[in-house]
Parts: sequence; structure tokens; C-alpha cells
Amino acid sequence: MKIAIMGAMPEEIAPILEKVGVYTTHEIAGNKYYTCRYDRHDLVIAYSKIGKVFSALTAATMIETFGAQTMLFSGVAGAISPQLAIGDLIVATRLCQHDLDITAFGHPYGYVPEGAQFVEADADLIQKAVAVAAEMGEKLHTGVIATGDQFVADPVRKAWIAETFAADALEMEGASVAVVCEALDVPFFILRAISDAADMDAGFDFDSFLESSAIISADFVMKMVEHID
Ligand code: OS5
Repeated sequence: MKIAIMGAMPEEIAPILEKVGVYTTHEIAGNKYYTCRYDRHDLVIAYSKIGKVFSALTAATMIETFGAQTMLFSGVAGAISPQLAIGDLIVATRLCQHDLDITAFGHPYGYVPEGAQFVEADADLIQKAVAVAAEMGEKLHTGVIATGDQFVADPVRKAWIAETFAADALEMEGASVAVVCEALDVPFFILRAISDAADMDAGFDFDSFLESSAIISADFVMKMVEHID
């Protein structure tokens, strides 16, 4: 199987490149893509750069140019749910764009015509993740992830996203990857380890926990790869 593994920042894929060890580097449209063989699979690994546009470009390139058949995203997120502490893992059941707003035309937040307010993640991959977590004795949260082109460090914005979308965590790339994968009929899985609580301390916490939380997410994603047929 050809599996894409992507993150947004170099720190989010560094532990994955370290684990696979040997890879070939390709440069396309301002991004580097790393290909290798790992545990019966062909992998294509990349970080997109931050935000919805860059992440959509990378996801589409991994699918259209490299022929990826499954998409796994690994990275960090800000917590909304009080159940989520720094370092906890959350896998998205569905994703939305919290900054998409044509409510002036009577539409709900996060919705555009011929789109959907939420994109549902692949149920089989989520089920596999739950099984992998149980086998590893690790706690894995599931829930709604809200994506937008904003680093949220504001309790008011955080509360609005929580209320509007019943979101459990937030970040800046998951929903755009989800939209691309759904459009191109590729099953996808968005995993995040918490780096901060999207509040006043978010900037400081993010800097402190980016690397350690990225490793937690990357380790889990590589276990997922080992369990994919
Ligand atoms: O990829 C962005 C989204 N990530 C998830 C996340 C998040 N998203 C929104 N709100 C929160 N509270 C979140 N917590 C975790 C993380 C990432 C956030 S944007 C961080 C930008 C940090 C940075 N800026 N400059 N550099 C790093 C250095 C640099 C310079 C040149 C090239 C590359 C990096």
C-alpha cells in the first residue's frame, strides 16, 4: 500500500524520518517529499508548511503525483475539551473549518454550497487506531477537530469554536487535508497530540511542548502504519 504521512511543521515529521532512516528526497512546488519502503509499505512523507492552503497543496500532491492510497496526518493541536491535557492524543472523527464564514447568506458557520459543515474521517482507520491504542495500553481520545488559519491563543475565540462546532481540539491543517482526501476518494486519518490549551499561555506552551507532543503523535502514527494491511 502507498501511504502518505504528513505534518505541517518540520518538527512534526522529524521523528518519522528518523524512524524510517533511509529515504529519497523529491522537490515539488516548494516542498520536499521523502519516499521510502517501511514495513511492507511504500511511504511518502512531507511537511506542508502551516495552514489550510499549504496543507491542501501537499495532500493533493501526495495523492495525485505520488499515488498515495491512504493519508495519515501527524502533528500537534490546541486543546478545547477539558479532558485533554498536554501530550494527550486525539484522533478526529470529523473536522470543520472554524474560519469559513458566509453566514451573511443564511448558511451556518463552516459551510459553503456544495461542501459540508463537517467532513467525516475514515471509520476503519479510527477503529484500527482504537485497537492499536488498546494494544499499546495508551489512552486515545476521539472527537471533533476544528481547523482555521489562526493560531488560537484567546479564551473567547476558543469558547466560540467550542460552542459553534462542539469541537474538542483545534489546529490549522486537518480540515483542508480532509476536504482534499474526500474529494479525491482517499481514506484519511488526522491524529494530533496536545501542545497547548489555545488560551493565554498557548504561545509559551506551544514552544515548550511542540517537540515532545510531535514525537508522541509520530510514534503512534508509525504504529498505525505497522497495523495497516
Ligand atoms: O501548524 C500550526 C498549527 N499547529 C497546531 C496547533 C494549533 N493551531 C491553532 N491554535 C493553536 N493554539 C494550536 N496549537 C497547536 C501548530 C502550528 C502553529 S503556528 C506556529 C508557528 C511557529 C513558528 N513561527 N516561526 N517559526 C515557528 C520559525 C520558523 C521560521 C522559518 C521557517 C519555519 C519556522
